[in-house]
Amino acid sequence: MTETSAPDARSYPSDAPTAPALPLLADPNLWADGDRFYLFPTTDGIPEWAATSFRAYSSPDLVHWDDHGVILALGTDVRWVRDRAWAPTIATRSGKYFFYFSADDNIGVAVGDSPTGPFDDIDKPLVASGDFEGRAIDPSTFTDVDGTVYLLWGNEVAHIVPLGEDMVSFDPREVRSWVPTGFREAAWIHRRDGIYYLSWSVNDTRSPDYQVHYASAPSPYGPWSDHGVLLEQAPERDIYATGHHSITNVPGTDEWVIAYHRFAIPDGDGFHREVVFDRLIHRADGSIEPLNPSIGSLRFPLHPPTE
Ligand code: FUB
Repeated sequence: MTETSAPDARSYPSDAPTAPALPLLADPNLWADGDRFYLFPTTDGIPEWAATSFRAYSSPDLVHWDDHGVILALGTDVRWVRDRAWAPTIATRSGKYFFYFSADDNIGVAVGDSPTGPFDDIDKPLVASGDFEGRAIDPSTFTDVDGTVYLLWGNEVAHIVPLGEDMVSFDPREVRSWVPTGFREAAWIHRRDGIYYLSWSVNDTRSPDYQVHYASAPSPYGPWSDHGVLLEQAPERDIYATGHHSITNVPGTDEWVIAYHRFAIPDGDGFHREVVFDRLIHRADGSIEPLNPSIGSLRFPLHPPTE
């Protein structure tokens, strides 16, 4: 994974392996560390999203996955909350790993020496329910080129704040809050070629029309220019409820992968979702090519044979 040219996915041989859909997982946070991908999702398949622990998975290629088991359990590892373990995310600084998570409408953080733990919880919410407008769910992190790490979160209202040097605190006076067009949840920022992209989910995750929109800006604080839909259902292929995504650069390349969930195929719904991956194409004019979700569209290895 060291080339820099962006290959045309259509040039893959027809027998190239495709990234499998990962059943009964949702809210995927895909994260690349060196030559390995890590996936931090919500465990799905439980009525009312009542999971009580987080698992981690890793892969060299998004095709073959290792299950690292439970890396953080509410009620035991995290003593201040017992229920609704949702939408985790991660960031790193100075050799430490910081695992942020939603738990019963609070946001917590636990610290470890590896991306798969073990993690020590800080014993209190980082963002407590009611501290800011809207629900305290769906954290994500964005590390800017100057090393500043931002925490984003929110439902109905989006929030962004630079994390403190310790990564487990922030100055509440620095929180900026706003409502992206149609914003429901799952705010995500990535940066390419000096452009900041904000993407987020619209509608309810139980709706077939759960979808992802995006905007661009010259800074992580905006001002955001809307570009509309990035990803939505494809009923003609029985693909529904495509949302709560993350966008990840393949280190050392200009390749980008979007991970998202959809209703499991077949027979899925808002509590039975699956995680899939697709290639994200940035256009020369700074916009992003809207996705055309298909079944097994992302072929691996990421770089097709050159001859
Ligand atoms: O998976 C539980 C919740 O459903 C997430 O926090 C939301 O983003 C939605 O996907």
